[in-house]
Amino acid sequence: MFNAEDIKKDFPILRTNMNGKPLTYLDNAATSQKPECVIKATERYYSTENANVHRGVYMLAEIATGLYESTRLSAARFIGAVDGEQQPLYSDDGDIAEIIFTRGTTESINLVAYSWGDDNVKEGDEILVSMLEHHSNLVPWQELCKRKGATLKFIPIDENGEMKTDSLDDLISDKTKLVAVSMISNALGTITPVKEIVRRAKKVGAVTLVDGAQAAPHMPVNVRDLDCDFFAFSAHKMLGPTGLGVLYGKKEILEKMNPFLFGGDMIREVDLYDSTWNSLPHKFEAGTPNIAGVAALTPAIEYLLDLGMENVFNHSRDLRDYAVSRLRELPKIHIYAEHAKNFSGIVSFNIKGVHAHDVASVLAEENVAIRAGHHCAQPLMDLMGESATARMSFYVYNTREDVDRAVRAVQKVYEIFKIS
Ligand code: 7TS
Repeated sequence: MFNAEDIKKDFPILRTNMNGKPLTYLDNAATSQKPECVIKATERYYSTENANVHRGVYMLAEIATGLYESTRLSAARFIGAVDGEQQPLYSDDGDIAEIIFTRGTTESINLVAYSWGDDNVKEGDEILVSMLEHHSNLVPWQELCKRKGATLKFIPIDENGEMKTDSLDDLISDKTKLVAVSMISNALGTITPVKEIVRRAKKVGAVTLVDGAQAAPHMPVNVRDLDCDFFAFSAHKMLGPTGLGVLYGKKEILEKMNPFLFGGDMIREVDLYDSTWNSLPHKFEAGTPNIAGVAALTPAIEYLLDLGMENVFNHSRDLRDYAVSRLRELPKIHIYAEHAKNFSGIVSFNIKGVHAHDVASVLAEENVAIRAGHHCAQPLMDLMGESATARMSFYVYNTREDVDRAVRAVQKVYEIFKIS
């Protein structure tokens, strides 16, 4: 049974308060809070399991390596990067080939932009993204286009903040080398028809990347079903530690790619002037990785799987519906993507005559944490004619009471700014 009140008890930070006001945490699109099991796994790692990976023969080194590599299997299963009997694809050296640990979604996308992009995109080629993208899935492609003389194109969105797939025929051509889209918009919460976009991209042989930073924490994901070539996500938005991300890539593509960073662990042989590369996935993991982070990702994944990703999705969506119905009662409020058909647990809004930062500041006084700003999606804000919105984003531990508290705090904005 999914019970947010019970779930809340697993998160120590949600028991804190400010001047007697309980924390109402509604900034989950930025980062999620961490349950006890994840915090304990971090503590256990440093107290009893700490050693470097892939190099020692002593017991601790084997324990640390075992934790690190078993999380790779958890991550592969979590996003469906497995075939029959839940088995992932292995490299010739017997390691899980398609899951690479990075510092986050941002680094995962940069890895693809440099390692795949520099060798495969040339002058005259086109890269297709959408008008909804987080800067992490926009700026790396802008820079790649500048390096190569390629052109960036954009899938438009409609008034509900949903992608217009009917424009794909005009946008995708033989010149399209890469299509990179986010699965859920972090600014609006709308869900992208990724499977359809991937299918259309494949017809012209374009490579596809899905920015799953908001999707992996909030909805069931199956990369085999999506058939995308790359899928990027961050541990910290899905109950896991900061400083850790995952890049899924199809083995046949990763094998042909050059490394992104160079140094220890990613090599096979080094002489004075030249080197050869380790097999997948180590070719892309130079240097000592975030082992403690990786060790704490498995409990985060297990926690979400115990809840059930369908339940996680429905819960945040229900809270979004409830929040929209409450906010809609207020005067002079604009809720973005209010009538979207496919959305997750995010509500973006503005009150006429009040800057979003002022809204967030009044809520902060009530210990209600939301984000105000451009949400790292400035081109989308420009398109909407706004410099900023106020954003509530929900997760597994949020309740209707949290929404009520946030709405009461929003009502204070009206009192303070004398708006009726
Ligand atoms: N892509 C999307 C869709 C995101 O929402 C974010 C972070 C990123 C990429 C970057 O992830 P990172 O873990 O590498 O930083 N989004 C947000 C947000 O909405 N508020 O703060 C960070």
